[in-house]
Amino acid sequence: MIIRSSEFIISAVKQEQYPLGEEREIVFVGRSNVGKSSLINKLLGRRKLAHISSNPGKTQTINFYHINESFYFVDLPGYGYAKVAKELRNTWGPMIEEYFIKRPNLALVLMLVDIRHAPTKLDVAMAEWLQHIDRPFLVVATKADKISHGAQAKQASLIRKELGIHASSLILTSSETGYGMEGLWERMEQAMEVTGNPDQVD
Ligand SMILES: Nc1nc2c(ncn2[C@@H]2O[C@H](COP(=O)(O)OP(=O)(O)OP(=O)(O)O)[C@@H](O)[C@H]2O)c(=O)[nH]1
Ligand SMILES: [Mg+2]
Repeated sequence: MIIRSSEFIISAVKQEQYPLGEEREIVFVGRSNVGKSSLINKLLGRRKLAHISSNPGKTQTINFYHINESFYFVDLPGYGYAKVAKELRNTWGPMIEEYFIKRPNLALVLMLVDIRHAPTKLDVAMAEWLQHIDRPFLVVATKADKISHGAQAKQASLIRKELGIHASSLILTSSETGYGMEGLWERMEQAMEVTGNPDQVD
């Protein structure tokens, strides 16, 4: 994918604020600090488009980024961070649920997990729920640069087993080195073709 343009559009907290139109969307979901915003920046070759922080809970709204004026990346707030204000935890569920259930534009969910850790209960629940609501999703293991090749293989098989997914549904990446970005773009392009987008020029 050649990125000609990438632009932040809106931070939404409810459906009425989502961009209008039928362009396809790739959504990034996962626990706080797993690397959602970093992955978005790496895929787009931008250093600071999505805000990154070593403090979990940085992204607190549904952020839409318009790519090549033809599709969107959607960065969701992370789940499972205890110190995030209670009010926010209470709104997270309904806000995210509304997006997943009511958004016809959704072409693919990228569910991120940190390759160094076994999936949490919340990760398992999220994967089960995505299967239940029948949304296409891929699991992206992040921060592969932090462990050896041998450890990557071992963790990959643990993640697949815990989340109950096929090997083809897991992609290993590093936003530090760029590892896995090409393969991930291929999968995103496929997903957007399958769901159809007559305006897509690439
Ligand atoms: N080494 C390494 N560090 C990473 C990688 N991806 C993210 N990080 C670091 O992990 C921390 C969290 O990254 P973010 O991209 O802000 O994570 P997030 O999932 O958007 O977090 P929230 O917005 O809080 O939900 C930052 O310190 C990043 O620099 C990676 O592939 N490798
Ligand atoms: Mg973020």
